[in-house]
Amino acid sequence: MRAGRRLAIGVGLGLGLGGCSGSQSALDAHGAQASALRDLMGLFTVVCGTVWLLVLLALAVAVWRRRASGREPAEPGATSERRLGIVVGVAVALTVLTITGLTFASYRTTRGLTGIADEGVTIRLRGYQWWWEATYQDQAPERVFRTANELRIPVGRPVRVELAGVDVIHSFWVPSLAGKQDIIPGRQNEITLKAERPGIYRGQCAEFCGLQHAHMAFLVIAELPENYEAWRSAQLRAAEPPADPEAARGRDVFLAKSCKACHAIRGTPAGGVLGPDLTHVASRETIAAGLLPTTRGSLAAWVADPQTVKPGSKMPLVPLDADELRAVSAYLASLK
Ligand code: HEC
Ligand SMILES: [Cu+2]
Repeated sequence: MRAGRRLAIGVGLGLGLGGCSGSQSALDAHGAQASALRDLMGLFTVVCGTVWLLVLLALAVAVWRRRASGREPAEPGATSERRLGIVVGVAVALTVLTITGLTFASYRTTRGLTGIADEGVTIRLRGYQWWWEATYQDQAPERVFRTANELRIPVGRPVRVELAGVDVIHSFWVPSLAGKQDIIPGRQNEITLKAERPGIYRGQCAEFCGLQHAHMAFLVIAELPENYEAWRSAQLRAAEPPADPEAARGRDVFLAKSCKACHAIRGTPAGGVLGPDLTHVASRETIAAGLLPTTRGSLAAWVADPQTVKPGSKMPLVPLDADELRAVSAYLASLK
């Protein structure tokens, strides 16, 4: 089963099926919150299932007894009326007790979902039509950086995700790690993630937000703390100046065209904030919010015609000739 899933993830990422793969099921829990929700769902299923079986059993017994006796029911006398009253009273009391118990369990679980505060990792996540911007917070301003469509988190530590909206309502959902939380413009919501095991967990916008809602996915990659720290230090570095001449030409094209109005590449004059930060775009598993695996080819396809790859997306087609396109994609693919 495990090996099967790993194979599926490998094949998924390899073939780029939908560009983006990984565990995405509320029943396949890998985090404390997701486990609590799965257990709650289990409790509801068992309790409600038992009630349903008992009701059907009572019905079957009543039908069977009536048939076995073969006569019309007599007018209820005073004793049977009293007995009926007791039975109904007990049934009502049991129903109230059961529903109160379930309500309480649900309340406790939901409270536990946001209850964890920690000085550890805080990520400010903005939902845009149709991608995600993640800003890793830090007390020291020079240790704050932006990335997109991919969250790396350390295993075993609670991660606070502050959700902010800019355009329409989106919803943050990583079924294997936590519950769902809406992202509402003008309101700050938050959710806590905690992964128990390293792995790749797929998330998805869970509130219909327009044409490309289905292509607003992201990955949460949970890593051992030392790998996470190494990743974070690498992300903090500015982009390396390109080593090969083609990539260097690509950088010049990037800076000469309108790309820099929307995209930032730290270490270059490009400082736009309307689109994803591209400083380390090639270090991410996917581009365009989970739509394509990150390869030089997919970068070229995207830049050549974003409106065909993701119709309606907020990146316009910037006309480039074949040489410029080749150079830009070489440059983007070098931004590890
Ligand atoms: C008007 C603003 C704008 C301009 C100009 C623009 N982009 Fe974009 N770009 C975006 C937005 C918005 C996205 C996110 C689209 C999405 O995923 O829905 C994006 C996504 C991308 C991505 C994928 C990043 C990721 O992590 O998913 C790449 C690569 C990219 N743009 C490169 C370029 C290049 C190269 C140029 C210039 C030829 C350019 N862009 C011009 C706004 C822009
Ligand atoms: Cu959305």
